[in-house]
This record gives sequence, C-alpha cells and structure tokens, in this order.
Amino acid sequence: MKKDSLTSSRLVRVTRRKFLINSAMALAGAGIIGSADAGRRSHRNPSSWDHHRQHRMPHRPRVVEVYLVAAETYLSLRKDGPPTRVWAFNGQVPGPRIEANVGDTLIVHLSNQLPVETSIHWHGVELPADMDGSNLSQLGVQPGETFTYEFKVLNAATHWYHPHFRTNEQVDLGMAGPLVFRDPEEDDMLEILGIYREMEMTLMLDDMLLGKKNQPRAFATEELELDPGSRTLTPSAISEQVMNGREGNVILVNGHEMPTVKLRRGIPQRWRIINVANGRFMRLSIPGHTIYRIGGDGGLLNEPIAAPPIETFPDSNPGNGILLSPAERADVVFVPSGAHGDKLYLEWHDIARGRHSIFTDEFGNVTGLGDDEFDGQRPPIEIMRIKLVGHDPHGEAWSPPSVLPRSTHSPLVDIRDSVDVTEPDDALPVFFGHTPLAPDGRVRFFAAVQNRDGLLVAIRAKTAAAASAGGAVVGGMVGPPPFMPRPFPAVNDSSALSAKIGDTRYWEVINFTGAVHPFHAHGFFFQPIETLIVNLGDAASGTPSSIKTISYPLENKDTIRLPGRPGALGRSWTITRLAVQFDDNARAASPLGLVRSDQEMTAVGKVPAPGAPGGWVFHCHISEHGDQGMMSYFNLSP
Ligand SMILES: [Cu+2]
Repeated sequence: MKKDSLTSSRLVRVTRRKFLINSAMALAGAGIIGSADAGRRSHRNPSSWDHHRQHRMPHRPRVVEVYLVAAETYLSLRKDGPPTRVWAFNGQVPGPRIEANVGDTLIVHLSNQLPVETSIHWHGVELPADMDGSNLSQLGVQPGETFTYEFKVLNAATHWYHPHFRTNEQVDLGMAGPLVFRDPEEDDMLEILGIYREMEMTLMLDDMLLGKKNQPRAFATEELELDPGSRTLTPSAISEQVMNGREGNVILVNGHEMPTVKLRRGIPQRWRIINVANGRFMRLSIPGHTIYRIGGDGGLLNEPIAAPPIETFPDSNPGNGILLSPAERADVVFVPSGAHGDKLYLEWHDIARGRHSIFTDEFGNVTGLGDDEFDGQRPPIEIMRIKLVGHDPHGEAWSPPSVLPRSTHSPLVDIRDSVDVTEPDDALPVFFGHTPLAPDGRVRFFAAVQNRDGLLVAIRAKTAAAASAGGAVVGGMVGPPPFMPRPFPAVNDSSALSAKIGDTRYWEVINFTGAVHPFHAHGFFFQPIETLIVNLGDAASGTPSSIKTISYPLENKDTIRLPGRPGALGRSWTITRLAVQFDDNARAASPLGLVRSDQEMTAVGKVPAPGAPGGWVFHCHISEHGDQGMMSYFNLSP
C-alpha cells in the first residue's frame, strides 16, 4: 500500500507539471482573454491562479500547505467602469484555487485582515468537526487573528470554500474559492475514456448586485441588524432580497463579466462548475451542444446524464441544461463542435423557483406577497464567449461512456436500501418555512427541527390520505400557521436533532413554502432517495388531491433543491428524503495512511467553546434565508 501511494504520488506530480505546462501554453495562446483590460489583471486566466501560494513540500510530499489572507481590496470585475470594492482571499475573486489529492493532508493558514470576524467553511468536505469552519463548530476568527485548518483529503470531488459568519455579505463581496480534490486513479481511467486532465477547467459562477460606480449595493440583513433607523433600502427592496435571495445584476465567470475562452473543437472538455451566488440559480446551456453531467457535489456518478441544450424560451423542463442551485456543483463534459473561428456562448437560463412579487401601499409599506408572474421567464443571458480553434484531431464524434470510473479509494456505495423510510424514529425531521411579511419588509425564515405536536406524524397521515384518495379532495390542514415550529434561535441542545456515530438515518425535509430551497448539510454526504410533492386539493375550486414522486440517481450530495409546494399553504407541501451515514471510519482510519491524532469527529452544542467545537449545522444555502434563520443543527455522539 505504501509503495503504491508513493508511486501514485509521483505520477501525480508528473501529471500536475504537465498540466501547468499545458495551461501555460493555453494562456500564451489565448486562454481566457476577457475584454480590453485583460492586460491589467494577471489572474484573468483561471489557470494562472495562485499556484505560487500553494506549496507541496519536497520533504513532505503528501502535504499541501496554503496561506490565505482575507482583506478588502478593489478589483475590475466588470468590462467597464471603476473597480469594485471586494472582500477577497489573497486579493483575488474568486479566491485561490486549492487543489489536493486523496490521501494528502491539507493545511490552510487563514489571516483575517477584515474589520469583522470570519472563518472558512470547507463546503461538502468530510472532515473533523473542529475543522468545519461553521459558526457552530468554531468561534469567529477576529480581525487581526489567524487560524490554521488541517485535515486529510478523503474523497475526490469538486468543493469550494467560504466564510460561515455573515455568509450572505462575506460571500457576496467575493470570499469564495474553488477546492478541487483529485484521485490520480480516477484521472487515469478518465483519460482512457478520452477525458484529459489538460482539457479541464474550473468555472466559478457568481452574481453581484452592483450599483453606482460598480459598487456593491446595501445588504438587506445588514440594514435590518445594524442600521434600522437610517436604512437606505425601502421595505420592498428588503423583502425582495430576503424573500427571493439576493440576485445580482452582474454575472461573473471566474470573477469576470463575459470572459472569453478558446477551446479546441472536437476534443471533450471537462468543466467543474460551482455556483457560489447568494440566491441565483444557474441553469446553463450551450446552443447546439448536449452537455453530459458526469459528477456533482460528491464526485463522479456511476453513469453520465445527458442534458440537452435549451432551445426554446421559456423552457420549463428542468432536464434541459445543467441546473445548479446556490452551492451546488456539476462536473460536466461536452465536445465543442463547429468551424475554426466560430463563436459559441455559454448561456444562463431562468427556471421557475417560486419567486415572489412584493406588494406595497402608497406609503411604501409591504402589504403582501404574490407569485412572480415572470418567475422562470427571465430572458437568457450570455455569460461566457467560447472561440473554437484548431482542427479536430479525431475526425469522429466522441460518445460518452456508459459507465464512469470511481476509484477504489472512494467507491460510490448505495446506502439507500439500508434505511427504512416508513420508520419515523429513523427520520431526522426538518421543517422549512417562513413567517408572514411585516410592513417594514422583515420576514423570518426557519428550519425548525422540533417535532412538536407530532407534526411529522400529522404530515405523514395527511400525505397517506392524499395518496389513497384517488383524486378525491382530502380535508384538513397541516403546518404553519397552526403548527408553527420553533426557529433556530429557540432551539437548544435538548431540542436539537441528534444522531450516533455509526447510525444510518435519513433526513426528512418538509418544505411548506412555495419556493425551491437548496438544503445543505455539513460534514456528511447524503444520498437523495425521493421527493413527494403533496397537494390535499381544494373543494372550493374543485382541485383534486394529488401526490407526485420524484426519484433520484445514485449520487453523493451535500446540497439539494427542495421543490416548493404545489398548492395552498397548509394544504400542500413537499417531503424530501435523504439517506445519511454518520460513519467516521474514513476519517479516523483512512486506508491511505496518517490521520491527525486529535481528530474531533463528534460535535455537540450550539455555542462552541474555545478549543471545543459545537454541533453540525444544516441550512438553506440561499444565504439570506440561512442567515435569517433557515438553519439548525444536530449533535453527534459516540
Ligand atoms: Cu431558502
């Protein structure tokens, strides 16, 4: 085993070097060119990101050590106009791309030069609790302080990193970076299938809400918390940001508005796509091209999923294009086709996700909510230009493999059959909802965990009645407002969810709202089992009861879209079930070798003490919702 590791380590370094050389050539040739100010910013090409800041020690070949300084700076993100005030890691937006191999130990030294506390959460990474970086797992790193994260890389997948204090503001201002964990064995097997590492790019997609002179507009939550008396946002603007998530007006690809990339036609391209926007869902299409999704949050799938291009507007089939809610990732392959010199565009498309319209009276007070009639119908936006170059060396079409390779280090094992979703005691119930809007625009989102008044049982009974009603209208009403569960601030250690190490359980996440929410759980992958979309129907309007089931391919995920309810509040909801294994074997005893001796796997408590982590959080990844309380936590015990 040891010898194998050494061999593969050498192989990695050769491959990495080859990658850098090829990247440098691509850069010299064109790479990402961007617009007229290309020459002013050396990091316009993603391949040039900061490898000088990432060290692989000759005497410690399995250690990757990185220094990240969080500080305010100004960067030219837009094609025109003055630079934008950003908060950045190492002066870059996105932050430096960190890359490591399975089996490596990653050490990251964070220095906080911001005026506020911060942290780094390693999104989707399985690691010890005290390294998770959430506001429960550690105390904030104060201005002027440093903190060192250290953990072993266990799974090959595309992740990202970002602060977990005042997430909506800090991430939106630029604090997010790509985190790529590789497995050389997988890379080798993909090369046999024609997917070469040299043809790989990481695309970090974001949007920013910029106002005058390209500066960030005020944040709704900041207004509410810090400056209630002198707000510059109107109540409806506050509601807009908080209800629908902060959607920006400038879409950035690797920190640039509308960059250009040159691609060799006929050669499969592998893109690792990461959506780091606060509230914008990224639905992507390249006209005339089928994009194959080969992986996502937790690494490779067992088989590719074909996503046809979006050819009509609006397009309500979510299977067309690649759809990413905030924080989700997609590992995709496509083959650029066309003539030398042709231009293609990567397009953003809208999807109906339950956006609301906000109604106000003549005094500017918020009076109510309605459905946004243009939800899913916003016009497409071209977000990246692709120039085709070269001749097709193969002269024949590449076809996707029927089976994808996962390395022996991290096989994709189906755990869904080992949970019994008819057993309520095995469920980890979560209820997503929000309070009514106040006239000043405030609204509170919650992710309640307390199963008060048998809410889970009541929901299940109503769901079963709807399923057996055969179209008949089912009476009764469930959920808020009559059963308003406790929000995050009211949850304490006695009412928090709990699990034991070694347990296999399932999340049962019930969405009472009409909007789609991306549910994210820290520390442990889950495997989506099913979503039930339940409507009790309505006798008055003659709407029959209905229940629809969505099933999912086998996949490890950490963020999943929870569909919104299809009908009236209290008479419809969705139930999403996700299998999760609280297994620490991989962390405590990796077959690849060393682990830290002071592993903190368990985590208990809402308030972390110095040196002792608190519980594991889960939340909506529309940052405004999470920060407003659509967040809770679970305790893990031996
Ligand atoms: Cu949400």
